[in-house]
Amino acid sequence: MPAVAESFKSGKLSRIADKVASGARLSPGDALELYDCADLPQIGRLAELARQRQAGAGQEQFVYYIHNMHINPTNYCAETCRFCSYANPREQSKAYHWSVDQVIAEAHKGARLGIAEIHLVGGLHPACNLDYYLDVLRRLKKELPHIHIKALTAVEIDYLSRLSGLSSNETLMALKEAGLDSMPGGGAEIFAPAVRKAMLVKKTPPSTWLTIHGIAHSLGIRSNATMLTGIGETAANKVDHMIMLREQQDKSGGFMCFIPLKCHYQGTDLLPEVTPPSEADLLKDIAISRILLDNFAHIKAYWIQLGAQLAQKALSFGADDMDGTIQEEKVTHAAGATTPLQLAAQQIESLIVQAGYVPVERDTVYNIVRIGNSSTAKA
Ligand code: V47
Ligand code: SF4
Repeated sequence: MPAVAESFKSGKLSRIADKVASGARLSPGDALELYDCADLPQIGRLAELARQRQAGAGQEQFVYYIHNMHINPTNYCAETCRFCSYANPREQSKAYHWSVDQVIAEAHKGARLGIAEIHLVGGLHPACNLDYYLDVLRRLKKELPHIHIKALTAVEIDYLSRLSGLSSNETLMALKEAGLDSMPGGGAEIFAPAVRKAMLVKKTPPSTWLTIHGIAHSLGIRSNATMLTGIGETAANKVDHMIMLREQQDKSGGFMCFIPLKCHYQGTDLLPEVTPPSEADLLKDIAISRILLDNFAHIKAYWIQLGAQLAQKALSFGADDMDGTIQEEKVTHAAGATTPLQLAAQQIESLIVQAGYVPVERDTVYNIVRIGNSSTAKA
């Protein structure tokens, strides 16, 4: 048994530590036990043990990031999720939807900065239909063939297929042919029906969200998965959400990364109805997802929502990815995020090095682009 597991022997978590050390799968009950446990440092150490098991020899200390940009073609949305301040702003002057040319012009701005990935997502706008996105993807691939396009959540795929009358499979095949490389993990929110009802989440039900990711995986389109917290969910809801993702991953295997998201409330009517998660809650989400999602290779500390300092702390709670440089983020900033709109690669590398890890610049599917130079990042 590795020394770190040995150190849990007499502790409350010894049974779960044995499971993690031996690579045995945690049950939902085990995960709930972790949520109930007040010993945060011990949970962090367990998550680190799980991360090291998963990382592979010589890569235990690797923390990944990417040069990327977000593009959001429209903030109009046919849905009205209560937690979303980005879509359908009260001030009409702030509503927008971009032409294909505008999207391409934004992408060229990112290309000049050397980005490797475009993260393209938006609201559900009838003008931004399947033909619009096929056009966007074809133009991006033609003009910027070296940039990976991670685009369209399962909710958007569902919307596009309903607008076009095509099945999800046909929609995804058409998008792939036009240039879609992978899919982001948004739109999952929390799968618990009662919370979805309270948050007025009427869109794409969990079973459809999971099925669309399964179809994407079968077509060779890899994807991510998210979980939104701070919207009135319980620990049991979070465990159920992660178990559903783990089961889907057992079936289709194409998820790359899990991203716990933290709700920001400006412009919403959610406070005081819901309790914002504490730092300990957020670190537990990272750590428990790392241990429970034994078939997800990567857990992302999304610095835009956590803030740079907490994202850095999350690295010693099982996270091994800091997302990317981003350039301009709209969804969380519309809801009051105070993080900068972009973090330079140098700053991300410094945060990683200062936490005792090795910064690794990656592409979207986690191929290593460059192993960071620790001494320059420290400077
Ligand atoms: O699905 C909406 C969430 C998500 C708020 O796949 C909010 O690599 C916080 O999915 N406060 C979009 N969150 C973001 C997302 C994502 C981000 C970074 C990387 C990846 C990836 C995916 O943002 C939505 C929703 O769950 N959201 N409103 C809010 N007020
Ligand atoms: Fe629309 Fe997504 Fe915002 Fe819901 S979270 S209102 S689906 S943009």
